Amino acid sequence: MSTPAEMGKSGVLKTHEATSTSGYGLPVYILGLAFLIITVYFAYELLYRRTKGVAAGGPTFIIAGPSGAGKTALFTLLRYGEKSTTLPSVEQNISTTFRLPNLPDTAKPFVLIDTPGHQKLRHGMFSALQIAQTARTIHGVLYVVDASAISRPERLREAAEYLYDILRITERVRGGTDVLVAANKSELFTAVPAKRLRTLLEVELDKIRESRAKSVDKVGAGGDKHDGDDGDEDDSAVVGGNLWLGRGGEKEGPFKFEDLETEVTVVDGSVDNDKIDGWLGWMEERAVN
Ligand SMILES: Nc1nc2c(ncn2[C@@H]2O[C@H](COP(=O)(O)OP(=O)(O)O)[C@@H](O)[C@H]2O)c(=O)[nH]1
Ligand SMILES: [Mg+2]
Repeated sequence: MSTPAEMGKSGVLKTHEATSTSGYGLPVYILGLAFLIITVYFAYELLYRRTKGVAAGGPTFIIAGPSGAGKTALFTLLRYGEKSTTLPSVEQNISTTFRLPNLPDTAKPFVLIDTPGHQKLRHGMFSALQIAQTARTIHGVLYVVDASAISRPERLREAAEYLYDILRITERVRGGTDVLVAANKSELFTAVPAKRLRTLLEVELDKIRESRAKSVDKVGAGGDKHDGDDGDEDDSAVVGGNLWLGRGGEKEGPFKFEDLETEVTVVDGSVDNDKIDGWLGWMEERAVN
């Protein structure tokens, strides 16, 4: 119905465009190009260089964990000494001048990065971690977990899945990157203690390892078994392919944190109750290394 009208309209527009291009063609073109270049540059700066530069620029701690665990609350408490969480959780919150309270003022400031926990936004955390590992600026990952909700199977699963992905990265470097599982919200009566949380995570990580190995088996049509039997303890070379975490081979028993290069420590605390001394102590130990 409206086709002739539209056609007419576009016809007019075309003539107009044609006139304008012939009128001030080159300046408009240059202006447009300059605008495009500036936009692309800032997008690059914002999305890539910022994280890369920051994570590679100085000694770094990265805060990660599922949504709602208290990462931003912890970041705010560490950085500003406040408990209110007015900071956004959809992007990274970065401080390049973070100082640990018990270290002398002369000590170098740290880079502290709070990352979003939503599954679709985790890639930023993975790349920040990889960049900091490559630049050897990483001093540790604070993996914040809501210990009061972990007795719910789906929450435990989520916490273990994300941790599995992180450990797959920390295992790529010799000696691993230290991970602190910060069992937050421990003041709530439903909270599981650190020791129990450690066991729960180990059991869940074992299940994830099994199921991922199976799905790889199904996909990789050629091989009938996952390549974990020939002592492939840390084959970083096949990072994309081998999803096995920990000791190789199914016969070597269930998943254990001790089998990793990465040192995983579970410590409970509470951002709400200012009970973060255990976590600070862990950071201080890693700050000097
Ligand atoms: N009970 C309790 N709630 C907390 C604690 N730490 C954080 N929260 C709350 O948990 C919710 C999620 O916190 P937030 O920092 O946004 O989580 P994030 O998604 O991991 O960044 C907020 O309502 C916080 O006030 C804590 O130690 N105890
Ligand atoms: Mg957050």
